[in-house]
Amino acid sequence: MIQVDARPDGFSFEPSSTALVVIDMQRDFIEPGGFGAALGNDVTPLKAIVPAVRRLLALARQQSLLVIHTRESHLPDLSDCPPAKQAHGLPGMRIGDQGPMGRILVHGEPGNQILEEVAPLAGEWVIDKPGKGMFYATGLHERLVARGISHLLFAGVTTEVCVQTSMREANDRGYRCLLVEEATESYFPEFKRSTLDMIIAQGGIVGRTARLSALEAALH
Ligand code: TIU
Repeated sequence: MIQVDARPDGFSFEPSSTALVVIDMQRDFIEPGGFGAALGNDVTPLKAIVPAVRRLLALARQQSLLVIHTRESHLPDLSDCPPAKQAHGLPGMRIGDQGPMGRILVHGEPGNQILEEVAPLAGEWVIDKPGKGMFYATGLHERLVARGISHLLFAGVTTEVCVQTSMREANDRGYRCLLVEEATESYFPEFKRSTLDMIIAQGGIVGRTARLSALEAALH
């Protein structure tokens, strides 16, 4: 059993029943001209977590954890994108519109690809999700149950939107969750801080958080 120094208290897991989930490290959110930028955000802070995500991926691969990558992604005909969601963003730069990296948030387009530096390896799972949360309309829960996964380590962007939504969905489905603090980022520093605080409030109401160094020390 691996024991990690975490907040608000310790997090223990067996590597064989644990997956690392890297949420939406795709160009659409991290590079200029994608959906994140279309929403009016400065995307540059998100790029800064790439080295931490790489360290986390290396650790998970070393320990033979199941590695899962998600992408927020819609079908080319947008049949999986509710009109209310499609209406978000600046006109002409909404989901499905032609952006500098192809159609925004559409499966298969250049902007929808995961950054090369944190790209999936053969055998790792890639989940295309039409929602903010990773369980909505993906069949992921059934696959994780079949694989015997009970614990999830989280990284990726953005902390308060897709990462937190996915953690809350996971918590409701009975998974024990840990968010790695340096491996997640928001367009709004205060939202990241608040999200970490609200996850661990009330005795860890949604899960736990830990420094990457604590995880590295535990797995050494
Ligand atoms: N806008 C924002 O912060 N995030 C998203 O729209 N998607 C994800 O978090 N991946």
